[in-house]
Amino acid sequence: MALKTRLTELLGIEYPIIQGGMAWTATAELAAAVSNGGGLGIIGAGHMPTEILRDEIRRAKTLTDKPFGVNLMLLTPHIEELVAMVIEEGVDAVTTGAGNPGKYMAALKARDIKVLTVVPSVALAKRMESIGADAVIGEGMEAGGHIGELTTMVLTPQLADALEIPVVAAGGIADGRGVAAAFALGAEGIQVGTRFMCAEECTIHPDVKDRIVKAKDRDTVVTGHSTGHPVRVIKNKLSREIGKLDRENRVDEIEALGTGKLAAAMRDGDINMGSLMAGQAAALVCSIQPAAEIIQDMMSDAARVMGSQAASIVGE
Ligand code: TUI
Repeated sequence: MALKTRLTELLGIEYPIIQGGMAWTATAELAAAVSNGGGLGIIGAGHMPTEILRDEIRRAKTLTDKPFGVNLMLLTPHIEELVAMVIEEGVDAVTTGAGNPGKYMAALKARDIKVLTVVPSVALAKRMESIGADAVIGEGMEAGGHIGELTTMVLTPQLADALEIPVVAAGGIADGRGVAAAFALGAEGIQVGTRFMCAEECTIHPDVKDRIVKAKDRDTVVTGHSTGHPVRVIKNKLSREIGKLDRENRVDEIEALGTGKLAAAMRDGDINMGSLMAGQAAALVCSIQPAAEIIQDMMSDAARVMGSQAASIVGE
């Protein structure tokens, strides 16, 4: 059964599930699989060269007829060029991360591209609403990769109270209970990253998927506080080395040590010295499944949880 919200209407999708825009991870294959499964698939641009991203967008168009989007990581130096190319190619939606997309909002919207901005705070969310964002994705610090300070549990209801536009909850959601919780907190959609890393169609190295499936509750850690860009990863040799530099505020050495390490993990399967960006929800991911099955499992479990809770509250 489909769950209609303002988000599904806005995007023309069946289920209110957006896939996280994970660099070196969210390729055309994964995005198309999520879109074909009824969610919104997203190609993660990260630091991708412009022409490579153009090819990914064109490839996704051959793999799905459904709406899909691109995540733009605003800290990348050639962001202006990426935005111009995305506008040229045309996609249904853009999600943004790691900054304020204000400069690009008008141009994206003029091309009828829906803009959903990841926000770590209420203040930035309000600013995004005032300049025309179609929805915000409130990302709690349970998420993987670059994170803010608030948890999903407290950020989501504050966003729902403060905004008129739809709120998407992100961070820590990997099963139907998480979906139900997000809706209870006022979200009209959810974003899922870590569980989709373990989709069959996700092209990352199988050893990384295996590490996520094996992860337990305390297996992630936040490193890079001293750089101003804290990043959640699965603990390994690299995270211990960065943690040590972090405590000594050796920022330049952290940047140098971190360079190329996301590709080392996701593309090459370097479990020890790669950057295993993943969220706390890794502990909730138990198997590798097709993306469409992940969506079905999450939505049917959510319906069951919401139904049985409602029934038990009214004493049925
Ligand atoms: O962007 C993400 N997750 C990411 S980006 C990334 S690549 C990277 N690697 C090393 C250092 C930095 C980035 C890996 N994972 N999630 C969305 C997200 N956006 N999380 C937090 C934010 C955010 C933070 C500050 C969004 C806006 C913001 O605004 C600051 C401002 O300019 O007002």
